[in-house]
Amino acid sequence: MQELGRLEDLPEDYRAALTAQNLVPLWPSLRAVLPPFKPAIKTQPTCWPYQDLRPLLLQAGELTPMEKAERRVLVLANPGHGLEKMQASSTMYLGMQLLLPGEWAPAHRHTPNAVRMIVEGEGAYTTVDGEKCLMSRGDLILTPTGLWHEHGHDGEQPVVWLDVLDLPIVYFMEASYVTEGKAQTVNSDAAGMAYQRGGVVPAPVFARTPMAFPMLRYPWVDVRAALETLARTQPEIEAVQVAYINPETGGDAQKILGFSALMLRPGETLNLPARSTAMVFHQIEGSASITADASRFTLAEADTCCIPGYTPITLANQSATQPAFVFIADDAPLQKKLGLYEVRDARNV
Ligand code: 1HN
Repeated sequence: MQELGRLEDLPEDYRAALTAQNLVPLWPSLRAVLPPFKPAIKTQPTCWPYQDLRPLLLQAGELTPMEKAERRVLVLANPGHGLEKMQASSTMYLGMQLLLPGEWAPAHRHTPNAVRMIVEGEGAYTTVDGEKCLMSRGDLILTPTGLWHEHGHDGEQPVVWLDVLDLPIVYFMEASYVTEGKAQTVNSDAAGMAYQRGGVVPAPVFARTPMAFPMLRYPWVDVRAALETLARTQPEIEAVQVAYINPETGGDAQKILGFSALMLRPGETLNLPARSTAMVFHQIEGSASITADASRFTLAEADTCCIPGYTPITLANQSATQPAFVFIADDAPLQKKLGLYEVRDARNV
């Protein structure tokens, strides 16, 4: 590639004249914004072991009352972006949230989309758009853009969940804001229950525009059963993986971030090609190693890691006898809409 002129090559007075008129020459920065073959990537492979962060999260429960936190969260920040940016990747925010028995996190709604992956504890719930969603380990609960949500806890033990938001990209777009609200009235008929069985949806869907977010809670018992069935009935399948979808459209559950659950069969190793999306892996059950370039993490239950895009990834179940279950988040829905999504074969990474 041709080497281009540097800023220092230009006379001082010329540079000053440009600056005075808010002008910048492109050529000294062109290679930085358009690097050859592969983007410049700030996201670093990073792992957040749960056993290490858990004591600090519980300590936050003693140090900071709910009234002073609103949401009591330790953010899983990627050092490659700078910790203060609170980004796991260019588009994804991750946080571990703690709710203690009897606590309440007040209702609000905001433009970024959130999902929660429940990590530990029983008895907490989140009310989303009037629907009371009970939280149980491994459940995925959506709080899509613009919907009221609040969290409560009637149980006995601390409850912890992983929040995944598209906050970094929505913030970057200067479109991130919140509205505070009053406690919601809970609908007695939980609308989402109508979607709890695969293969059938309420028939009125054919007589109206599909709902943007018809299903808010994806219980782990059902997702796990779907994976077990897939593994049993299609032993030749390359990846035992299911996507969280909008049951009315068959499309992604949310518009910006995509979510799936993967089962690694006992002893299985799975090679993923390099994709243009950064990926987040969270271990729901069992243990898996994740290798990407020179980084290798072994995820124990409830551990979370982030791997940058354009990197081939190898996942390996650490057990020869038990399956391992991994929750995956990426920004493929956004990249596909923008025409940026790429999968590269092994000869081309
Ligand atoms: C939020 O609304 C929640 O509702 C959690 O639990 C984390 C991080 C950034 C912005 C909004 C919640 C959040 C958040």
